[in-house]
Amino acid sequence: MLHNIFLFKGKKDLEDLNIYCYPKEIINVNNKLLVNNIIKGHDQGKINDRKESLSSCKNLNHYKIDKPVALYINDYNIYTSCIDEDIIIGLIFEDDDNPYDYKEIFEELLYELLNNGNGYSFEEEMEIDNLLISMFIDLRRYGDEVVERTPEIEFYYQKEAFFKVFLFGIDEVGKTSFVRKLKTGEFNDNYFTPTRKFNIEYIQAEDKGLLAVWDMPGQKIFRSKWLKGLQDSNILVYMIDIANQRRFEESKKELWKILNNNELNGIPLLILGNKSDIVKYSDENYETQLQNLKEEVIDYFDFEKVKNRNWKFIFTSVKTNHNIEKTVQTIFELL
Ligand SMILES: Nc1nc2c(ncn2[C@@H]2O[C@H](COP(=O)(O)OP(=O)(O)OP(=O)(O)O)[C@@H](O)[C@H]2O)c(=O)[nH]1
Ligand SMILES: [Mg+2]
Repeated sequence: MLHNIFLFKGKKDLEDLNIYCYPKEIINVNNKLLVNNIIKGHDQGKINDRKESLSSCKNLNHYKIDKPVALYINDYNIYTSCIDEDIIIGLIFEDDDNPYDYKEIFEELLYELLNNGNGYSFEEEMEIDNLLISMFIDLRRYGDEVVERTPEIEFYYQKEAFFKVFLFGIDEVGKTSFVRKLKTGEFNDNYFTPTRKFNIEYIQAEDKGLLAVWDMPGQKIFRSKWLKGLQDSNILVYMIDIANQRRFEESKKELWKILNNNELNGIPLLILGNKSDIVKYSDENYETQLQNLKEEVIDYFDFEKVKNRNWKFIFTSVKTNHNIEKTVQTIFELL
C-alpha cells in the first residue's frame, strides 16, 4: 500500500531545493544525505535503464516525464519519476509492495495531470499540494481495488465486501474522534488536533466487510478538498455537532453544496448528530425530548428534501459511546 508521496522541486540547484510531502512530512531539506541519495539513485537508475522518457519535450506546453525508477534507500521502498529534469516525484510504499505493480498508473497519472490538464506551473504551493493529493488518492484507490485484490482473494473480497465511507462535516464536530473510537475504542477529551489532510482508516466490521473510512478535514480552508476525496464513495456520512446550534447554518450550507453535486446521486447518506452528551435535557420525558430535537434538526437542515438517495439520522456521542455500534450497523443497512 502506498503510504506517502513526496516532491522535490529544484533538483538542478540543491541549495534551492524545495520539498513537499503528502500526507506525512517524512522528508525535509535537513535530511541532506537522504535527499542526495534519492536524487543520485534516481539518476543512476535512469542511466542503467536507458529508457526514453514518456513524453519527449517537443511541444513547449508539455512536460518531459521520465519513466519511473525503483529505489530502496534508508529502508524506504521508493518509486521515482523526474519531470523536466528538475522535479522529482516519489512514491513511498510499504516494504513488501512491488512498485512495478504501479508502473502504468503512475505514468498515466503524471501524464494526465501534467500534460492533459489545464496547464501546470509548479509555481504555487497550493497547486503542488493539490497535485500530490490527487495522485495519492488515485494511487491509493488503485492499490485498494486492483493491486491488493490478487486473483486468489478476489472471491473472498466479493463475499467480504469493501466499502469506502466518506466522512465529512465542518470542523470540530468529532469526525476524527469517531474514527479513532472505532479503531481503538478510545476517546480523548483533550484531543484538539484539527485534521489537515485526509485521514484514511481501515475498519474491519466483523463478518460484514471492510470499511475504508475517509475522514475529511473540516476547517474552512480545507473544504474545497472534499470534492477530491468523494469519488467512488459508497456512502456519505455527514457529522453535525448537535450541541452547537450557532453553526447549524454554516453546516447546512456545506452539506447541501455536496448533495447538489449530481455525480453523487443515489449514494446513501447517514447523518450523525454527534455530542449528544452535551445537550441539556430536563429529567422527564427524555425520549420525547430527543425525538423533538431530532425533528427540529431534520427540519432545520431540510433533510426531507433529500432526493435520489436513502438517508437516516441518528444521534451519537463518541464520548459516551452512545450509538457508535449502531452507526456501523446503520452504515451496512444503508449500503
Ligand atoms: N462532549 C463531546 N466531545 C466530543 C465528542 N466527539 C468529539 N468531541 C470533542 O470535539 C473536539 C473535536 O473533535 P475532532 O474529532 O478533532 O473533530 P473533527 O470533526 O475531526 O475536526 P476537524 O478535523 O477540524 O474537521 C475534540 O476536543 C473532541 O474531544 C462527543 O461525542 N462529545
Ligand atoms: Mg478531524
